[in-house]
Amino acid sequence: MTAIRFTTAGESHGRAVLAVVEGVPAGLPLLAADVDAELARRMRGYGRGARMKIEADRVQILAGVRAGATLGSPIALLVENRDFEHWRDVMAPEPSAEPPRRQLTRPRPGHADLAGVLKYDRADARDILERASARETVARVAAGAVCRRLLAELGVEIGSHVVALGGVVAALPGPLPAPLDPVADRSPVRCLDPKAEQAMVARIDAAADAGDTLGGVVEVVVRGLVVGLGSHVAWDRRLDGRLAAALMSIQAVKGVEAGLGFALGALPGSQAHDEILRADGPAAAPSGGFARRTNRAGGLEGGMTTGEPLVLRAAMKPISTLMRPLQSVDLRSGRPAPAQSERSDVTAVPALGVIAEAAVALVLADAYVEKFGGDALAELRRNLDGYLAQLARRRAGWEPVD
Ligand code: EPS
Repeated sequence: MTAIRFTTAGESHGRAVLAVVEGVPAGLPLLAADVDAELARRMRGYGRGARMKIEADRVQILAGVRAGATLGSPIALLVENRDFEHWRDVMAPEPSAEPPRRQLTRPRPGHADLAGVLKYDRADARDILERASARETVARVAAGAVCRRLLAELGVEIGSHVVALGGVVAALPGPLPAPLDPVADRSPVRCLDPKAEQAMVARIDAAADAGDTLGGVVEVVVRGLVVGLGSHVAWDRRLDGRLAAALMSIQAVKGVEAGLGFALGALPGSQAHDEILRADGPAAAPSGGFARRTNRAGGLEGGMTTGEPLVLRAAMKPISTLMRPLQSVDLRSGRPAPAQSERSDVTAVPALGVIAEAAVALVLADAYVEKFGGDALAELRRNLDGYLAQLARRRAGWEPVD
């Protein structure tokens, strides 16, 4: 990321998680409630564990916002971990005479435990898992909420839904609802297919009974993007690569697709690409007066947006903390031992959609500020309007067609 940068800090059971977002233009209306709404969405979802009953995530805006608007300075966001009260001694930064409680020495297959202790030379895998935990996504969702607010000002709508969970695949309705989130959020698993939703809930119950966990696939859909975000000219400016990196970096994500993704590899070109149509009228202004018969490319060509909806999918592996653990090795004795069990979730796939929306919002806000610049929101908008006018001028000499 270049124009908008962000970093996060915080351990899962530490005092708080925090994010610093830099590069957001001044004059963007922003309230704590905007961030809290996204944090609340992230906490919901069937299949979460007891931890979500303890937490009630709320942001404190520590810097970068005054009188309900951004200042253009770094925005600092803090969310306290309520559970810290139960972990004070375990997570205290001060040294203690007692050996810490809740050490983890039998690494969980699938988690960062083993590679982390070896790489960072730690005896206790808690030193690794506390930061590897998906609790960190609170900070990413908070940072993403700021970017989402910016994108909303530019007419961009981001939504997501669960398309598969625990092997149950949703039948998709023809056109997706617009806006998407109000509908998806009504489902306990954020799925648009009521039949699949029932089956997913049943699979989660069965997995919980069996001490097992489940993964799945979410789809993020973004509407209202202008054509030409990102660039074909250099590998690290390609928007598809930047979006894939943002999604792939979410804990437990193992696969990312744009549009038809892997399925495109099996289609002939004649059935893979999206034919170009002329589209008159104001709705087609952001795409330069063009439309596509299909959107198999998922709104991305040559590392740039086409103006069609951006469609991305992310696949999440099952959570690696199992109540019926897999085989592991005790780090102290070197003996075979079952992996350690910790309180955890059965699935976090419904939350993944919300987190993926935030990850995508961060990349897209970066791409807007990169292309249109601006220290203030009004300046960014002026530059965007200038670009739209430039696109419109190209159509000035077009012949009428029926
Ligand atoms: C997580 C394990 C669980 C999840 C946690 C991520 O926490 P705990 O170990 O405290 O029960 O609930 O997710 C969150 C706390 C959150 O806010 O999403 C893990 O190991 O990644």
